[in-house]
Amino acid sequence: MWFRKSLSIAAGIGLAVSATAASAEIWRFGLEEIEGSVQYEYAAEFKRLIEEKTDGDVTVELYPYGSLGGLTDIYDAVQGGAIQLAFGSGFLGGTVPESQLFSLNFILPEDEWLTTKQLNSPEFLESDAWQSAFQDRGLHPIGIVPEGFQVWTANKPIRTPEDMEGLQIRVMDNRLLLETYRAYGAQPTTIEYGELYSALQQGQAEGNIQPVFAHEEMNFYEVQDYMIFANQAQFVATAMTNYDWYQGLSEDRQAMINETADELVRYIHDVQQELNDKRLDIITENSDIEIVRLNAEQRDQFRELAKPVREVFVDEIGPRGQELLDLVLGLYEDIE
Ligand code: 6CS
Repeated sequence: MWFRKSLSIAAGIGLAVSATAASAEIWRFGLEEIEGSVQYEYAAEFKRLIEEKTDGDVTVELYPYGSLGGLTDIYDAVQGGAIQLAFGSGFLGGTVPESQLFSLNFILPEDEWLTTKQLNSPEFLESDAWQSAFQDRGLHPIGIVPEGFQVWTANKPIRTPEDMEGLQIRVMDNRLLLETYRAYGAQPTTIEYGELYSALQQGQAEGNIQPVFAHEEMNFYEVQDYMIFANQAQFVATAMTNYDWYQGLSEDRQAMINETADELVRYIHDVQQELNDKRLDIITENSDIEIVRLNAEQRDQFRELAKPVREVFVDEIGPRGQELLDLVLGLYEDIE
């Protein structure tokens, strides 16, 4: 529960606002990940660009994971306006249920740049369905950031759904992930990010799902024996702002944010590829972890089990869910 200590910092943000308001405009950016992560690299470049474009009139402050409390504290802070910007991914499902779209498996292509480009196209990002899903919760999405493939780890190899049977695998807290891993035969369990290392170490969870860079930077790989690449899903986060704050900005400022988010699409794709590649090398150099890569036939078995979960998404969300699912499937030719 180390992150709980930081709640007082979050509470203190309100005081900091009044103390600094007279001098410079401060934009606070809450991250679901620690320093050195994909989200951190995105926010650091966003900060650099915004401060350069405003000639220092705006200062962007970064709040890495832990400094604002747990994951849902970050979403509460951006919804309530204590911070202006934040990332939201798997745990955001409780706040923006439509965002669970990206928890569905086998709905995105294996080409990561194509994924990134299409999800940030006006057709998806600026669609009424995606924008209003966030707006209804006081939020405004500015960019979508695929952070790499979601890679399984466990203390045994997993190649087929039989291998997954009964596995207590940790998932981020949303219904779609729970349903997906139940469909695979596992017994998924939800644990806060900051508590996951000790949960894996103590056996409260037997398996984990993260992009490679996170397995490394959170040291999860140290307490797992196998790393399994099934390419079933990419980790996708949304960069978002407080809705009222964004609407209250001048047109110039809004345009500057949009332009900056556009510039970051290619940038963060390249960064995430490099981070994931490098960190895989670090993991294999520093441990005896065994790498397993599923073949097409093995992947197909999981794909078949995952498909009915799309209906769960549509049932939960309603017509907007169907619209978003059709929209995302329509972006890519080879996905059925
Ligand atoms: O698994 C999690 O909870 C976290 N993992 C990553 C890579 N980013 C944020 C997310 O909450």
